[in-house]
Amino acid sequence: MAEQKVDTTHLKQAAAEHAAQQLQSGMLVGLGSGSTARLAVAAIGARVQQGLDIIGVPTSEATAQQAEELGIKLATLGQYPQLDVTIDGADEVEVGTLYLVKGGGGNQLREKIVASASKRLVIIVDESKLVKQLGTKAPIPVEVAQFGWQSTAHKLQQIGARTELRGGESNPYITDGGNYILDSTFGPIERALHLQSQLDSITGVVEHGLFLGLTSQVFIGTPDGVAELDPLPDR
Ligand code: A5P
Repeated sequence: MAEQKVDTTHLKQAAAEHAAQQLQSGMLVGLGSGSTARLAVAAIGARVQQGLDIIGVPTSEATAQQAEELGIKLATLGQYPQLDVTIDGADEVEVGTLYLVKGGGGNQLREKIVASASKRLVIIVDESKLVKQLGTKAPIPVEVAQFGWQSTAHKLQQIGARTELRGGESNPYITDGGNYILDSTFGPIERALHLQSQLDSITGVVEHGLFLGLTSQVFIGTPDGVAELDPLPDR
């Protein structure tokens, strides 16, 4: 029997509003992408309409459009290379480490650049995204150059991935940066840092959805309210 999908929008909404409440006027804020981040951008927009004065740096064209429509002032990393905080969603959060898989929505390159440029990365999720080990529920989206993508896929397979070109060969998904995505299934990942360095060393890989050591705090929408996962000591 097919697994029944439970609508958790109200839980994600609570986490998104909680994160938006942390912002103060004067902050430079990275704006994430995906359905949960979209709720956060809406909550930030509502605060801006009430007088919150922040500048946002969007992680995708879709987020830029939403933010503009809400009257959120936007800038680029060219204007502000370092941001105070980024609020974004995730496909998986490893509970013990706060390591993430991101990129289900295809924006991992810009998301990682913006997250890396931020003093704090706040992640908003519902409980369905929590895992003991990365790779349990979601593939790792690996963004690759279009040129020679089959060779890059072959290299990913050599390190143990089952790869799938997002969208399929007849209609491949193209990222905001003009690249393809190979959704790469490794199964539960025991040595995430090792896999990260393997992925980083493959020519043709532009970026990938492992976000390790970047997360400052996770807000989880639960039926009992918003729970927080402890910040890592060094972020
Ligand atoms: C977008 O590329 C992603 O990194 C999203 O943050 C992630 O896929 C979570 O998306 P949802 O909030 O839509 O589940």
